[in-house]
This record gives sequence, structure tokens and C-alpha cells, in this order.
Amino acid sequence: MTEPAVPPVDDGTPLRVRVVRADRGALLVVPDDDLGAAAHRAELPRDGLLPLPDGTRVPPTVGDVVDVEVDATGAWRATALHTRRTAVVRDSAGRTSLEQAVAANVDVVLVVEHLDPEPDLGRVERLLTLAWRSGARPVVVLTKADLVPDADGMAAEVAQVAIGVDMHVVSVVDGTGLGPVRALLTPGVALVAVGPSGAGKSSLVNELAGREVMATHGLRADGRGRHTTTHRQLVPLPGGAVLVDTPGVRGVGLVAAPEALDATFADVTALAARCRFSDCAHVTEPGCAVRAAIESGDLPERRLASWRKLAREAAYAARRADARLAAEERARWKRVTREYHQRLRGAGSPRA
Ligand SMILES: Nc1nc2c(ncn2[C@@H]2O[C@H](COP(=O)(O)OP(=O)(O)OP(=O)(O)O)[C@@H](O)[C@H]2O)c(=O)[nH]1
Ligand SMILES: [Mg+2]
Ligand SMILES: [Zn+2]
Repeated sequence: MTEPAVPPVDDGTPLRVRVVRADRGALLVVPDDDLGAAAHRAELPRDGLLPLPDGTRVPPTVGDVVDVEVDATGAWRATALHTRRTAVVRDSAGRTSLEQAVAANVDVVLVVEHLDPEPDLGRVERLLTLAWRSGARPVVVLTKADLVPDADGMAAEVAQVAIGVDMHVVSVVDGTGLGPVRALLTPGVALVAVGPSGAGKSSLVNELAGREVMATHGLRADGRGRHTTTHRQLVPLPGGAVLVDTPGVRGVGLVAAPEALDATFADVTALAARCRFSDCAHVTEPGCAVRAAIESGDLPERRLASWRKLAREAAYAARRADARLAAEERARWKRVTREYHQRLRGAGSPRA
């Protein structure tokens, strides 16, 4: 991109940088103490992975703190990854890993959902679970308030599935609710916006940045459908906060997250704790507090169904992760055994 805002390091001390954008072979990075500086390219090792302090090698993601060194040709090379304070992680069907880190070291996850068309409560629950699991604080942002007659009434319905979560109703067209969102942007804070394609994530990012950083659907003239944003990018905002814009996804796979599910479905878990049987399945058991709440209208039936669906999915992801671990362990033993036999052959016949 542009010239580095910092002098290249040549005394062997690695430079601490933040990842603005992560592509296959290289990163775009800015100095960790000057996130508004011009981004610089940093090469990745051939396998695209960097070691964490514990030795595991993982692909770096947007928001990661990385060490870079300058090689003889003056190129920046990423050498190591700092431990992630928080990580937004989704299930990935990829062959090389089961999980994909969407963003690292964020403080707030903005769950962005449109009011028009109608908000999808199941999606909000799913993204809230993703947010709770990340270790960052979830905040719901309902967009396009200008397009609906009763935005607050709709927000009240969404609030029922966003327990203990702050919510903002906004419009970038008439400026509704932007003040409270701006109030989140304190110096040094990092946010990530997640939500469906067309929800208005990039529009919000541009509004907060005060300039056109990300392309939005409305500006595209080529008539192509949705999925305007195609890569994740960390955008510096006025006042010293940063915000990661992400491409909208149709379905975000959940990774195993029992505690995160408990947080998202705090109402269901609180009721379940009062069922007569501790292993109550909330179907026909006597003394089921969950069924009682559904019958009295205190708990929407869809809430239980939604909780079941996500819990099943998380359990499936956990089993798959276990199976993968087991397979890796078998492969490791195969390798160790083969090497042992090769050594034996090389050293002649083994002694007892
Ligand atoms: N009326 C109205 N339209 C909005 C608002 N916010 C965004 N839009 C429009 O919604 C469309 C999609 O906005 P984007 O910001 O590109 O949506 P996105 O979430 O970034 O979508 P992807 O990049 O595909 O994930 C654009 O045409 C915007 O102009 C709003 O508050 N009110
Ligand atoms: Mg976008
Ligand atoms: Zn029960």
C-alpha cells in the first residue's frame, strides 16, 4: 500500500504490529501503537501459519498482534503471533482446520441485523452465541430504522432473545441512534461487525469512520447481488477505536460452546435449573419448569426449539473436533513408529 509510517527495523528487534488484513501469502499490518498509520505488507511463511507462544502454528487473522522482522532485502516478514485476548471463531468446513478465527483481540462484537426485511431472531441468537464465546462483549445493532414504521416495537421483540445485551436501533440515512454507537468508540477499543449480507455493516463502518472506507451495496453499479464486502478489514476510526468489517455470511457454523449457549439462552437455562429432574429433556417429564413456562406463555416455544438446535449443532462440532484430534494422534504415532523402525534398520539389528 503506502510508505511505512515507521522506520524499518534493522537492529534485530521485532516490530509489534496489528493485522489489518490477512490474505493467503501476506498480511497488511500497522504498528500496534499507531493503528491509524498507513498499512505495510508483511510476508508470511510458506505454509501461511505463525507460531503462538505455546508453539502451535495457526493462520493469523485480522486484529492479531504479530512480530515482524526485516530481512536482507528490506521485506517485512511476520515471525510470531501474540496470544489472542479474545477470538471470534466460527466453524469452518475447511480441510486444514475445523475452526476459522474471524477476528482477534476485539473488545466488542456488534451483531448487526436489519429491521427491513424483518430481523431473523434465530440468526441473532446464533451470532450472540458466537459473540459470547469470543470473550468480547456482544452489542446488538438493528439497522435501517428509517424503513419501518415501528422500529422500537420491533426492537422490543429482538430484545427478548438478547438477554443482558445492549441494543441500538440505528439508521445511517436519518442518523437515528448513531450517538450511542459512537459512544462505544473509546480510544484503544476494538470492535468487529458481524451479520448477514446487506444488513448495513459497511454503511455503518463508513458512517462511523466519517469517510467511504468500505464499498457498500448501494454504490455498486454492476448489478451484482449481495455479498458486497469480500474480505475482512480493520478500519481505524476517529478517536482511536478500530472496527473490523466482515463479509456477510449466510450461516455461521458454531463451534462447541456450552457456556456461550448458556449465556445466550440464560432464560432457558434458568428455567431448566428448576426442573424436577436434573436430566430433564423438557418434553413430557413431570415437574418440567421449561414446559410450564411455555404453557403459561412466559417462554416462547421457538426459544426452546432454537436452543435445542444450536446445542445439537455445538455438540456435533465438539464430536467432530474430538474425532479429528484422535486422528491426528493416530497419525503422530504412525510417524513415530515408522521413524523408530527406520532408525533400527539404520543401526543394524536392535539389541535387547
Ligand atoms: N434505508 C437504509 N438503507 C441502508 C441503511 N444502512 C445500509 N443501507 C443500505 O443497505 C444496503 C447494504 O448495505 P451494506 O453496508 O453494503 O451492507 P453489508 O452488511 O456491508 O453487506 P455485505 O458487505 O454484503 O455483508 C446498501 O444499499 C445500503 O445503502 C440504513 O440505515 N437505511
Ligand atoms: Mg459490507
Ligand atoms: Zn424440563
